[in-house]
Amino acid sequence: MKLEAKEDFPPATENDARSGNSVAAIRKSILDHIHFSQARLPVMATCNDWYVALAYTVRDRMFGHWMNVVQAIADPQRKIVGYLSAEFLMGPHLGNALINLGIHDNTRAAVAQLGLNLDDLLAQEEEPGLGNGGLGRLAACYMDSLATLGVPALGYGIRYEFGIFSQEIRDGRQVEKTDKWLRLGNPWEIHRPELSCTVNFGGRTEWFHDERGRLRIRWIPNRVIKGVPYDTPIPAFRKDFIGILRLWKSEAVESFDFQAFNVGDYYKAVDEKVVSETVSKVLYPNDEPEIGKTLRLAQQYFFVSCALQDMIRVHLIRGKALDTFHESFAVQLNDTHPAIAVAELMRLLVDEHDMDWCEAWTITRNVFSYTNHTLLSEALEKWPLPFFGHLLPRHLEIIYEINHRFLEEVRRHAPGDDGLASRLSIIDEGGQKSIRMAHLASVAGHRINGVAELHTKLLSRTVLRDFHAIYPDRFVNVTNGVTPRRWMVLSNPKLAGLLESAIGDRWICRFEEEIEKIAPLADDPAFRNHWREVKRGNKADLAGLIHERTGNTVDPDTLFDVQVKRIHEYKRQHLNVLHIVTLYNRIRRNPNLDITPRTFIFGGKAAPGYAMAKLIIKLINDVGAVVNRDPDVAGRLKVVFFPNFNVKNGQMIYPAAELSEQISTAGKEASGTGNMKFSMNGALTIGTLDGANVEIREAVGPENFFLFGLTVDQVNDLWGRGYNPRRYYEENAQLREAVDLLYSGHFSPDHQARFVPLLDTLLNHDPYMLLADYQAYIDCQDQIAAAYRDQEHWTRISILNVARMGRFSSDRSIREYCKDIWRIRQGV
Ligand code: 7GP
Repeated sequence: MKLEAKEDFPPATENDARSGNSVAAIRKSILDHIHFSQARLPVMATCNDWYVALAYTVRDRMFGHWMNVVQAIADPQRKIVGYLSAEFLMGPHLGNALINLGIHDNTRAAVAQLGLNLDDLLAQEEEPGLGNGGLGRLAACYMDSLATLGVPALGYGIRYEFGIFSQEIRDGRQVEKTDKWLRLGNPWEIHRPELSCTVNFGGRTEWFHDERGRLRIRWIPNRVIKGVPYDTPIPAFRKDFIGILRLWKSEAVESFDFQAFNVGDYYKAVDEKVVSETVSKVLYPNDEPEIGKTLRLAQQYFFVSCALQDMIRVHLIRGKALDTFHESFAVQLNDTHPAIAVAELMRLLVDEHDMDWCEAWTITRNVFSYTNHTLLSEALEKWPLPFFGHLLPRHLEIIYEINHRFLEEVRRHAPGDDGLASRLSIIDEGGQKSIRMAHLASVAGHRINGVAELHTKLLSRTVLRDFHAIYPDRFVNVTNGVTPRRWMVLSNPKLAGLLESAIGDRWICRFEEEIEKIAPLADDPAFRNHWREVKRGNKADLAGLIHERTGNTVDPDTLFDVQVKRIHEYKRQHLNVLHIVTLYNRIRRNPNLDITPRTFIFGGKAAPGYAMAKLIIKLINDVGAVVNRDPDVAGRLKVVFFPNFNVKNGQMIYPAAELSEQISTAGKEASGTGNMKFSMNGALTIGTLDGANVEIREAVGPENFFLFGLTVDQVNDLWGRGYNPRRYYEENAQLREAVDLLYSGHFSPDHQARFVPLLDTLLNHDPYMLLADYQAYIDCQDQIAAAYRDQEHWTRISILNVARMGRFSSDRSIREYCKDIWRIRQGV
């Protein structure tokens, strides 16, 4: 099939109001949209009206590119990536689109000619926070790289009406506010009702004879809802290409059930609509175990079914038969949230398209691959059988059949080893029977990947050990990456400008090859000076924002020591607090102590149901309140909690950081991606040998990375020998003093025992081994304080960190997925 749509459009000229990129064209386009799209007089237009008019202006400029991707999607020779993810943490679109389309400067000028400031319009955008943290943000970086590398891609997910809650801090505690990001509309999405799908739930299955007399199974659901897609274009960096983010909203099949309406039951009809719309209502924060959360499973099935129906539709439009579906699509399962896709594709092929089971299974195996993002057992998804069967009766049967055939293969492989079969089984028979989604994904996926070398190794030795034993070739590693477009060019224009003046701008899309060219400049004193000026400027900007958001005054000439990420015990924000309390004790003992002045900046959300994480937020704020007020400390220590850490705030924070805290217990952080963002922006890292820290350290050089703490093997060893945290407390005076001060209520005079649950956990169990790592952490921080005093040396290391981050561009990750997993050729 050949699309000729492009010829239908007049060729773009610089001054064309719809597509031109000149200042005059952009200004004209904004005014046109104020008039024709917003029906406003410029004098009456609000800031939001101008933002929307500008967003439409920018969107217009992507539509020409849209035709290129439609052509690629229609081309039967080209394989398409279907990236299935329950989360896409995109961050604001406007700034990124201006950068990628190459119209940032002209737009700023055009907006200025209208008497406006681009920064005010950028601030107007509500970010789509459709993700919790790393996993969702990774999906967003990957969409950027897929587009930039010219790989035709559809990101499939849920158009949550409410994204991740927004966080306020009141009296030092987290308060959650619903994220009404769609309140003022969303100019970036295109509603595509004509591509709607229906999705079934519940009911039962039955045997029947088809028209050819064969005995078959059909699903008689008791609920049907509609999925309506909304498309958001994701622009490539300076290429005529985009990716498509296709998010599904749930709706009632008919807005009113007329039968109910006719018999007078108006409210039942409306009820139906409300229940159907609930499916895409809200993003689940990743907290308590999911067992029993029907809505969560319904969400997963809902978007996966819509996505697969959509992919099959695209494949058939290409004029191809269904038995070649795997030649059209490579489908990535972003963790197990979309793993039900395995059973759904089998159902669509076998039940709906009348395909033979074995043929359908071969296709399914070829189509899917699975990325694991965590080893934490509490995050491994399991669905109790009766509950699963109640919502998805046909899928339960299909999973039984997949499992039956799989276990036969296992028994052939290892006759008599029933232990192996039960450990590998998709059904967990121990206790409450349940479906292990990671097993379903691993049985079907032709490739299983972890997200950092260490993580992939641990995955194949622990959580998926038995799968690795029987299918070693399925396992590959793809270390995560982040996009330098958003995380450097957009967030850190000062640094990008300096880099451009030194090595040109090829590094933006050829990061791996080009960025190392700045390494020799580490020896150039003038360049180091510029480098420091950039950082100083970013710190001053952040200081302004901190004052605005928290009322705290911070000094941009202190060391900015930053830990921003979700709040979790394994990430050990409270180890960072123990360091602060230790420094505080040293100053109290000797008020004239000469220490390196620091500003400790924290940020991150705690899952609403995770009491200990919430207590850690309160701890940071309570310690901050006392330390910041103490006259003895006078400008040497400051502690701030930056509220509502999200993509937008991250863009201000990473560029201003000098020290990046990556201090998880070894073996717990799958990869981390914040670690990469910090380092790309010139922060030095204090970190454990965990996740991608290991590879970052190798890349930047061990002498340019502050390493501390137990290794994975040492952690395991210590558990094996019997870990007694209290012994560390008893034997370490500095540690004891810090812990005792916290117990004493010094930081919580209004409630002396506030932190007892946290402190008791540390002394009695300490599941994340803070006390075992405490002294090493303090020693390492002392070294850092000393190193910071030699600013020339510090700057050298900072430059070398950036120069050696080439591997950590998401472009490199996506190239690896294309080659080793999707078997896709790159486009542009
Ligand atoms: C995160 C991991 O914790 C982080 O280490 C990794 O960098 C990131 O994924 C991207 O791979 N995991 C999640 O965000 C998550 O929700 C549960 O994992 C499945």
